[in-house]
Amino acid sequence: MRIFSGIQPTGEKHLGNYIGAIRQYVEAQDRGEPAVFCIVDLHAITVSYDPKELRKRLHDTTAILLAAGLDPERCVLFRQSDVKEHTELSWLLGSVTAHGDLNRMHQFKDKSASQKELVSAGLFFYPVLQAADVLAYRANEVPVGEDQRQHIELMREIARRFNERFGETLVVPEHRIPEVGAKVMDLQEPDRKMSTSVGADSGRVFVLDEEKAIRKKFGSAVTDSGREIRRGEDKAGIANLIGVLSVASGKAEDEIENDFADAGYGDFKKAVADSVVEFLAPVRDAYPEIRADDAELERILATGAERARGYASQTLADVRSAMGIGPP
Ligand code: AQP
Repeated sequence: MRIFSGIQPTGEKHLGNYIGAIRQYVEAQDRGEPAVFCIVDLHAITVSYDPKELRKRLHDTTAILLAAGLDPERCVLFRQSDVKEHTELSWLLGSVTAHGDLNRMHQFKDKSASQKELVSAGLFFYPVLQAADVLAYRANEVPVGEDQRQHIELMREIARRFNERFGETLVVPEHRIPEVGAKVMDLQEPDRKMSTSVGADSGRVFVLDEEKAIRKKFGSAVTDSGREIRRGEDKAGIANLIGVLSVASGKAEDEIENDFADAGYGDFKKAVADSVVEFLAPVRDAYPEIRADDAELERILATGAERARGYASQTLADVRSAMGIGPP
């Protein structure tokens, strides 16, 4: 089973990224043959960004992944732009991608609406590069959060169309979306996902937040005017907290509803905060030492890129040959 996923080096990683994606990566590294994880700097440049910050953020994200438990001996961890096969494959796949499909992508609609300066063509083409990321490794499984479901559907369609047009060359991947925690919601606006780029910091918990900050954010999380601790259409805030507590504590959501049947919202929020503080503590504790060594981070990324290239270059050779590109 080959596993692939990518994560952006933009901003600090939040609890949604951790629960929806990073914890799945750690679990996947011993199932994957191999498990391949990529820090997607070429995706990050499709919206406005600061070039000086990008390299720093890339090391921040690498260090978070390592602190969370990724072991470069047990998985392939690399920087997207180090493996040029991704960009080449992206262009080649563009020829079997329907313009109309790209037009339907929710992420493009949301992100283009929030761009103040330029809506780049790169932002429109983003899902094709993402398809290339995964298809270059002939991955069977892609661990992601719920917000990526549509992009995975599109990459499946791209792989199918490629195979129909040029012969069986690419693997059609499956998504792996967790049952609980696939969409962690913003603590202040619980009808919207917790996000790096949208909303206030009070609505998102960062993986590296201090204990005090985590407690404050959960303490002021928006709930509802009722009193019951249960999931329900009209209870987005409480349902979100139940999901977060379930993942952080390892208890089923039903069990949590039973345990807190007689509790008030204040005590419940405190229990969620306690559990998340404990859940994130190992990452926060391990991070500073790992982040302090830039040379070691670069060494890990370079070794990962070398290994990644081995897989991706083979796929590219097959794709080029099937498409009639280059010398016979
Ligand atoms: N709120 C979320 N709940 C569960 N999973 C989530 N993911 C993102 N938000 C949530 C998952 O995190 C992985 C890596 O995401 P990314 O860093 O590549 O960025 P993103 O998907 O664009 O989400 P962000 O970080 O919140 O940025 P914004 O909102 O600014 O775009 C992905 O697997 C994603 O599903």
